[in-house]
Amino acid sequence: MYTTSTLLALGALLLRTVFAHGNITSPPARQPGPAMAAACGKPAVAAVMADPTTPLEDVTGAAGVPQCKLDLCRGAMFEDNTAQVQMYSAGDVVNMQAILPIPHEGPMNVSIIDTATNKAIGEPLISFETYADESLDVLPANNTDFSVTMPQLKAGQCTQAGECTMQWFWFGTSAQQTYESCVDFVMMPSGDGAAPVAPA
Ligand SMILES: [Cu+2]
Repeated sequence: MYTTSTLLALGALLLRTVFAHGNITSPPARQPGPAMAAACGKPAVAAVMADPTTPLEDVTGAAGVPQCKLDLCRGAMFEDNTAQVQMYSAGDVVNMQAILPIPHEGPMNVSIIDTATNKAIGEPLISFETYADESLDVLPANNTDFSVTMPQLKAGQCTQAGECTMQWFWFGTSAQQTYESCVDFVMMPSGDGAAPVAPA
C-alpha cells in the first residue's frame, strides 16, 4: 500500500529530471560557453543551459571526457567568464545567494580552489555537515543566504584572474547528485599595495 509520503517521493523522483536542483545566483557564477563546448561537447553546454541548476552527473556526454573538467565548476571554464571576475581583499565579507528548488540533504562547503590543481587552498570558508535537508518543512535561511570572509592568502596568491575560483560544492547524499557553482575572483593587495606575507 502506498502512503502519501511514498507517492510524494515517487513524484519527486519523476520531477527530478525536469526541474531544477540548485546553484549560486550571486555573486555571478561561471556560465557555460564556447570554451566549455570545446572541452566538454555541445550537449554538455545544452544540458546546463536547459537547467542551470543541474547536478554534474546529468551533464550530457561529459563524463569521462579527459579534457572536460567536470569536477571543477561542473565543467564551466574561466575563458567563458572573464567579464565577471570579482575583486576581493582579505577580510572582505562576501554575501552569497543560492537557489535550491529541489533540496537534497548532504554536505556543503564553499572553498577557494587552485584551478591548476583542482585542490582547495586552506580550509573551507563555510561548511555544512547537513545542508538542503528535504525533510524540513522550511530550509534554514542560511542555506540560501550566507556570507563568507575572504582569508589572508600568501602574497601573490590568487592575484591573477583564473588562477583561483571560489567554489560552492554540495552533494545530495541519497540523491547521489553533486552540485558545483564557481565565482571567479582575484585578491587585491591590501593596504599600501604590499600584501603582508602570511605564515606558510
Ligand atoms: Cu537534484
